[in-house]
Amino acid sequence: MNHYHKRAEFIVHQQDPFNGGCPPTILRESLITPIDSFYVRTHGNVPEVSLNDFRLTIDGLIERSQAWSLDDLKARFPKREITATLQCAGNRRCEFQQAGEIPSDSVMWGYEGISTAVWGGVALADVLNAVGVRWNAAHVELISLDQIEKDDQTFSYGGSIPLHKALSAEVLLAYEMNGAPLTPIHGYPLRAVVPGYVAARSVKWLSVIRVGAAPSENFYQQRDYKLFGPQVSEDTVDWDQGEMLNEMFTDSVICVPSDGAQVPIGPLIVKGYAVPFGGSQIERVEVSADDGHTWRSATLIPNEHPWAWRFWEIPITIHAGEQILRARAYDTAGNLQPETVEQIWNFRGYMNNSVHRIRLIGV
Ligand SMILES: Nc1nc2c(c(=O)[nH]1)N[C@H]1C(S)=C(S)[C@@H](COP(=O)(O)O)O[C@H]1N2
Ligand SMILES: [Mo]
Repeated sequence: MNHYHKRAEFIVHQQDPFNGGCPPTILRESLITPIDSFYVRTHGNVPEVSLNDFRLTIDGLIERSQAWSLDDLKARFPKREITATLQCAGNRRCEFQQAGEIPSDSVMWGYEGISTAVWGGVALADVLNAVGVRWNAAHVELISLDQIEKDDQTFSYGGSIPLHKALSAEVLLAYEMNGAPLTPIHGYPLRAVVPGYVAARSVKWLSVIRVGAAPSENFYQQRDYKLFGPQVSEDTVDWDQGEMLNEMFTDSVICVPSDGAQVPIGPLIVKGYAVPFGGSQIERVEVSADDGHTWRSATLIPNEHPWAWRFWEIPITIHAGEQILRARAYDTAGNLQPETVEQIWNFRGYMNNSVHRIRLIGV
């Protein structure tokens, strides 16, 4: 049993801090992930926050610094709702191990580090417009109440997003998830939700919004969540040379059946999810049932939520013995998925969006 009201099938990668997600066969059952199935990625403690004491501080390069309670926020700003997918930059990390070693302290995600919720809250843009952003501002830092112990130091989780993203309508300061107050593990009482960006920027237990001229100096902005080439290792890394992760990359994953499954020969509906490069849309998903020799377009299941994953499905024929399925997505920004995991291997194990491949046994 775990302590965070997750369902029995939840795959717990780590108990303290708590990290895990639901088997993709379950994730694929509903466009909106129920809270008991929503993945969790936490680096430190789960702060216990009392609403009486809680204040959101907004300072930095603005005209009027503020400290608002949750009730102040609700009274001052209209409620906004957005259906958005969060995905950990480390989703699909375990497949990188085929191409090289990944530090053992990393959470070894399969492809369950992704989920979708209906988020309710206030728009960060509304808040920033109310406090008056100065002309030289360029980044918005989001700082948490949690306490992370690392290398003999204790500090709070944080990160930043560029001002243009912070002013986009889809970015929320959320106090609700699927119509209920946030649960403690998902950031109660307030978290950022930055649709289209790696979920590392969707800071939980949000406490301070600091408008600045440069990206955050926080460890998780400067010494983590950066992308490097395959030639860089833990020993040779110069963190200042890495690219800060922002937008999610185009990806598609086969969820049903699961990798390695034995399936009866004959017709079968294969199902999966796809996500576009942040801000674009999935244009098509193609599936190969013969290890990449021929490809057919899957049916994209309509949904009216531009910041949510796209579900897709396709009928295929299972024959006796081993069969390799592959899936690849294209988005409206012209992105497609790299062929192999070797091309994009990086020592932190981020952003694996190589063409997804599973093995089935027809019986
Ligand atoms: N304060 C705080 N916010 C955080 C984190 C954290 O450890 N502390 N983890 C981040 C990462 S890496 C991810 S992937 C998402 C996960 O959100 P979830 O646990 O609600 O799924 O939260 C982000 N926000
Ligand atoms: Mo993450």
